[in-house]
Amino acid sequence: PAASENQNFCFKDELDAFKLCLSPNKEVILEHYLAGWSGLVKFLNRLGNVFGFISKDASSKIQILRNFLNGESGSEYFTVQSMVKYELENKLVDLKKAGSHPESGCRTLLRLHRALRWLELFLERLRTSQEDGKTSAMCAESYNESLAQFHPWVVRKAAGLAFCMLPGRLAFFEVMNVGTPDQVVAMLGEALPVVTEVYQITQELYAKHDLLDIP
Ligand code: 1PX
Repeated sequence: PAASENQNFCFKDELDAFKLCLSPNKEVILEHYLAGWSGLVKFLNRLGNVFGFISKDASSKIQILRNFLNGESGSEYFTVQSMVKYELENKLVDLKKAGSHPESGCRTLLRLHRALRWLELFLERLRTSQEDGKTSAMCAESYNESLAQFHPWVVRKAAGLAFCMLPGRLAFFEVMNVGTPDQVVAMLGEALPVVTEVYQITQELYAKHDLLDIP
C-alpha cells in the first residue's frame, strides 16, 4: 500500500476495539466487538483481492449483526449476553436445523466467534515466529486447528489457495503499520490476552446455552 494510505491504518488501533468490548462486569459489548472485526476486515482488504471472498463473508456477518443493533430491538443487542438471552427467550434462534430464523444474531456471531479462535492461534504464531517464518504456513496451521473443521471441502480448498498468496513475514508486518518487527511482537504480546479473554467469555456463554453447534 502507498505510504499516504498507511497513515489511516494501524493494526494496533484495530485490536484496541477488542479491548473496549469487555464491560466492567465482563460482558462483551457488541458494538465494539463488531468494530474489532471491521478493523480486521480492513486489514484483510489491504492484503489484496484474493482475500475478497473471505472479507465479503465477514462483512456480511458484521452487517447482519449491525442491523440487529440498529433495529427496533437494538437495546437487546447491547451485549452478546443480552443478545443470547433475548433471542432464546423469544425463540428467535434455529437450534437444530435452519428454519424460520436462518440469520439469527446467535448463529451469525458464532461464525465470527469461531474465526476469533483462528485469529488467536495465528497471532500467537506470528508473535513467536522466527525471522524466516512463513506467514502462509502459520495461517494454514492455525486454520486447520480451528475454523477448518466447520468448513466444507470447497471452502477449505479456496482458503488454502488464498493463504499461499500471503506476503512474507516482514512485508506482512509492514502492512500492519505498527512499527519495527520488535514493536509488532510487543504489540501482539499485549493484544493477545484480550483476544483470548473475549474468546473464552463468549465460548463459555455459548457452551452454557448449548449454542456451539447451531446451524
Ligand atoms: C495480523 C493478522 C490479522 C489478520 C486479520 C484477518 C482477518 C480475517 C477475518 C476472517 C474472518 C472470517 C470469517 C469466516 C466466517 C465463516 O466461517 N464463514 C463460513 C460459514 O458461514 P455460513 O454462513 O455459511 O455458516 C463461510 O462459509 C465462509 C466463507 C469464506 C471463507 C472463510 C475462510 C476463513 C479463513 C480465515 C483466515 C483468514 C486469512 C487471513 C489472512 C491474514
